[in-house]
Formats: sequence, C-alpha cells, structure tokens
Amino acid sequence: MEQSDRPGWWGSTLSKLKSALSRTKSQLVDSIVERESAESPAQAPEGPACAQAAPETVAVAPPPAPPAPPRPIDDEYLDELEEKLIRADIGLPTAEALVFHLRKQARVHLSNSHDVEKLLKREFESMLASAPSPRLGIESGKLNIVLVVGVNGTGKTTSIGKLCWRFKQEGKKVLMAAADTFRAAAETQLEIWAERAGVDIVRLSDGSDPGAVVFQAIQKATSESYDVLVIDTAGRLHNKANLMAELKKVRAVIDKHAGDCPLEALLVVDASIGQNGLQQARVFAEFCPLTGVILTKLDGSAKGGVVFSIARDLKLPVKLIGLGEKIDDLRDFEPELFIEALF
Ligand SMILES: Nc1nc2c(ncn2[C@@H]2O[C@H](COP(=O)(O)OP(=O)(O)OP(=O)(O)O)[C@@H](O)[C@H]2O)c(=O)[nH]1
Ligand SMILES: [Mg+2]
Repeated sequence: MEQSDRPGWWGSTLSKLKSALSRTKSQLVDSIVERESAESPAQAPEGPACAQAAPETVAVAPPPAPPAPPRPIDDEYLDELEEKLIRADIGLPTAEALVFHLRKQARVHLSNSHDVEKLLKREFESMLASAPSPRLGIESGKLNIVLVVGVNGTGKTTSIGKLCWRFKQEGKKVLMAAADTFRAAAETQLEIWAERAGVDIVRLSDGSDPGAVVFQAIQKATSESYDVLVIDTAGRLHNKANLMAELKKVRAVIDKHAGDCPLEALLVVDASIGQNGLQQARVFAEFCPLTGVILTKLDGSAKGGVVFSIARDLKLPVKLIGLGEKIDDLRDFEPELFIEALF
C-alpha cells in the first residue's frame, strides 16, 4: 500500500520532507560524514498532476564528488565530530552521548570514518524510538480536547488552523476556542482560520478571561456533541510567572470540567530556535503537563536536529511537524521517514 493510501495518514512525502530538511541535513549529517551537501535540492513533484508535465530539456546533474578519503576514528576525529554536532545545535548532552557511542562502536566494529554514517543513522533511530508514540491520540465517539501552548510567534494559531482543517477533512465536528484574549488581533486571526478550515469557533469579548472562554467552549462542545475542541492560547514567555500561572488556570478549567475527555496538551516549538526550545518545554511542562510537541518551521531551519534532543532529553514525542505556511503543511511526524530524509 502506498503511504498516502493509509487511512488517517497525514504524513509527508519523502520529497517534501527532504526539501524542508535540506538545511538541517547539510548541518547535521552531510558535514559530519564529510559529504558534499546539496542545500537546496530541486523538489521532486508530489502529485499526479505534476507527473504529466514533460520538460523540454532535461538538466543533467553533475556527477557526485568522490567521497573524502577514510580517516581513522581517533581522538582528533571524535573531537571534530563533537564540535560539528554542537554547531548543528543538537545540544551538548546529545552530542556527548553520540560521541561516546561512536567511540565504543569504533573500538568494536568500525575501521574508519566511512562507517560513521551508518552508525549515526542507527543512533538517531534509537533516540527517536526512546520517546512515546508520535501518534496524535484522538478517540472516536468522545469529545477530544487539544490544548495548544507555547512562546509568542512559534506558530500556535497557524498550526491550529491547519490541524482543524485536517480534522474537518476527516469528517469530524470541530470547535475552536479563542482563549488568546491578550490581543484582539489574535482572536480575529483565529476566526480567519476557522473560516478557512470551515469549523466553528467560540470567541468572547476582547480581554475576557481565557478560563471563561475555555469553560464556555467546553459547555458548547459537550452539549452539541463535537468530536474535537482545539484551544488557542496566548503566546507567553516561559519565564513570565504571571502568564504561566494564567496557563495553569486554563488547564485547571479543562481538568475540572472535561476531566474525562482525552486530552492532548501540545507545546509548539519553533525549529529555528533549536536548543532554546528544550528549555521552554521544561518550564511549560511544569505548569501544564504536556503530551507532545508540534515542531514548526522545519522548512528553512538548519536546527531540525532538535527533534533528537526533544526525544532523548525530554522523552516527549514530536507529534506534528510544520513544513510551511499553507493549510496542508502540518504533517504527522514519522520517525522513519524523517531519518530517511536526512540520510
Ligand atoms: N515557514 C513556516 N512558517 C510558519 C510555520 N508555522 C507558522 N508559521 C508562521 O509563523 C508566524 C507566526 O505564526 P502564529 O501562528 O501567528 O504564531 P503564534 O504562536 O500563534 O503567535 P502568538 O499568538 O503571537 O503567540 C506566521 O507568519 C506563520 O505563518 C511553518 O511550519 N513554516
Ligand atoms: Mg497566536
């Protein structure tokens, strides 16, 4: 079966993922295995519509550069490798763990640097496997709540718009709650997304208490048998105690009035900020226990390697990834495909 034929599959095609991850790949893999990188590979067509277009001339790609000569895996090599991993913003603990394993494996199996690619791939795979399932937990026949939190500008509202559109495509009855009452423009932005996605929205007057919005939205969603309620919240700096306390209150309203409903509490992390996203996640998790991460703006970021430290250090699954600004640019995170796109 083709991947795209799988029921409920909202993953990405390899070509789209490869194109979005080209900068990350160049930093995180190509530079480490000493391969010449093609930072902006031509994007392969995705759909059948493109397949009909017959180009008149076919550009012939230059032959790939020969691989660098093999090097012994000694201290000097490993020091350089660790430095490159840190430069790729994979985080010091993750870089150290990788080098530690590499040194161990090198003693047992590896003869030279040409084996590093295989090992790195295996290590990345096992890091992603150490986090819980990346599947979004949506149960049919119940009201599912998706609470979306995160720092300003990370892509919460946009991701909610895309996610609600997707739920709608699946035939679900969807309600949005505009609990970002901090700025009037934020509620209007969500309203525009509700219209685009063709879903309903609960919006109270500007400056209302976000807890009141969530309460009303829960009442409406339960009494009118919605399948999913997706809650937008105000962006907040994780070190602003009063705003974090407000988030805690929103969470308490959900726990009190919809405690039986399946809940996804998703933190939106902007991939371009790399390791800072980890610190944000730690603080948010203290105020509002999280079930996963939406990693946005992977397209164009060179710091997509943060995926590995989120899995390894936080044991938190990345569930959705943002690959652009269009309505269908939010995809399921598929660990195997992600790794395949990097190598
Ligand atoms: N390239 C790209 N841009 C994205 C992605 N996700 C969001 N954006 C852009 O990021 C910007 C901020 O997105 P918002 O959805 O408004 O972010 P927010 O977290 O709701 O922001 P606040 O409400 O101010 O906290 C917008 O210009 C989005 O179009 C993505 O996956 N890729
Ligand atoms: Mg917003």
